[in-house]
Amino acid sequence: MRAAAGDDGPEVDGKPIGRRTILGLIALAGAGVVGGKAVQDGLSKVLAPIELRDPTGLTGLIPNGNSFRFYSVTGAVPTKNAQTYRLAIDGMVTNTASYTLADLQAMPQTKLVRDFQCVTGWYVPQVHWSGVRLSTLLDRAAPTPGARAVRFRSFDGTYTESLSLEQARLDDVIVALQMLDGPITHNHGGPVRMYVAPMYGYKSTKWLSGIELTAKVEQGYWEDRGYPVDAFLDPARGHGA
Ligand SMILES: Nc1nc2c(c(=O)[nH]1)N[C@H]1C(S)=C(S)[C@@H](COP(=O)(O)O)O[C@H]1N2
Ligand SMILES: [Mo]
Repeated sequence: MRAAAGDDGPEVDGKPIGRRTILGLIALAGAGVVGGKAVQDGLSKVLAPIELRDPTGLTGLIPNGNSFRFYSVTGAVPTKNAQTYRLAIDGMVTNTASYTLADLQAMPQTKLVRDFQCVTGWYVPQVHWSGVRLSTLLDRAAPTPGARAVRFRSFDGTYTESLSLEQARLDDVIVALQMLDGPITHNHGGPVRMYVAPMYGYKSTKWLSGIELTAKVEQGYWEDRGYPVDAFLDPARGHGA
């Protein structure tokens, strides 16, 4: 599933999908009627919008190959574009900042190609990403001596995540501007989201609006609901991090 830039509602090829069509497709899939690859591709296209209201990934039970689910813990998320988007850097820093999309695009871009892994089991192989290393923004912000962690805010108004400062400085942790070889679509958390490559997907905050330096790691949205704070994909890296 590759949504068009600026996608923000339940549409397929520009046409709104009726609720009955969606329910019908779910019923078909649930009954095991859906089988062929072409049908599955069509199905994942149609299902993507409703997965916005599927924080637990249950629609992932419907077969759609190795493709992304769209996750959001809230209903409607406001749309931001190059004119309206801002990324705040604040908290325990010497230099607070408010970056526009153009500011971020003008900085050195780091490319990564990795498997994307959600803790609920689905993954997408070899996804292409690019963006600004978080360490670059942290260097500019100059954290004060007591700062030990970063906390991410989302303009969905609800989601939060955190990393230790040491984790945040890893060279495969980026403020992502591109994903799947194009601008990050609204449903994927665009125009700017986190991509924390060494960790499970829930660490990669979508619709990123702020990065706050804090004295200690604070639990995020899913961690308050039982997910482990240590989310390294490689368990050997988790200890003591
Ligand atoms: N703001 C926000 N960020 C989020 C989430 C979310 O619900 N809201 N879900 C997380 C989870 S659990 C995963 S696996 C990925 C999913 O990214 P995707 O929606 O682009 O597939 O986003 C992460 N970041
Ligand atoms: Mo996830």
